[in-house]
Amino acid sequence: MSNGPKLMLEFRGTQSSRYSRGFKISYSFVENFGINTGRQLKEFPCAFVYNSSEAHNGTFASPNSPGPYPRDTECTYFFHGGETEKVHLHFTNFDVEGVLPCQAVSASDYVEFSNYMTEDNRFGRYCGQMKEFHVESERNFFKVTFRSNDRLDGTGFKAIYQFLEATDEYRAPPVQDKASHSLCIFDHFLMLLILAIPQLYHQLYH
Ligand SMILES: [Ca+2]
Repeated sequence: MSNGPKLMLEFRGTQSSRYSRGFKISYSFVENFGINTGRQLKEFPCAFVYNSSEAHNGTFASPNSPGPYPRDTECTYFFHGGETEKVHLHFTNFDVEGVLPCQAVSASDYVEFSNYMTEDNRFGRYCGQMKEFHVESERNFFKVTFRSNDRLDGTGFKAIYQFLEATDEYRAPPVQDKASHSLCIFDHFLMLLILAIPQLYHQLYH
């Protein structure tokens, strides 16, 4: 994905080959930075709103996820909870190019959190490749800012948001493991088959 209205792609063939058959591309012009959730605020270059009155939980991701994010891009995600709510974020994927503490001096891209519209030092910046992690707001408003610079790329992040009652402890939702579920059905089927075989045998040969 380009970070602006222009993208140039150059094809150069220096040698013909029997086996290299070139490429086919589908293209689209988008205004949403490839971010398909939330409500986009047109007055900002890249900003999305998530309201608890519209959905109590959902997902959000970096621009062009799961592909590499565009360079020199800043996207902001605003979370608005009800009066007694807080915002819980569960990052399931995180690959944002940079080294701690994710400052401009180390040419780092980063993700930043704030309980306010302005900066908020209590969360620190996040960058690098990280296993899944959780972040929770201290208020019913939370702001997440993603910022990439002009060099080196990553595939960004994917996260689940949940609006919780401020007094509630976060509890991971029960995971419905599809693989083990279908395995369980298969086991059940196998057991029925084993039980049925002697009967079938009996009917066939007696
Ligand atoms: Ca970068």
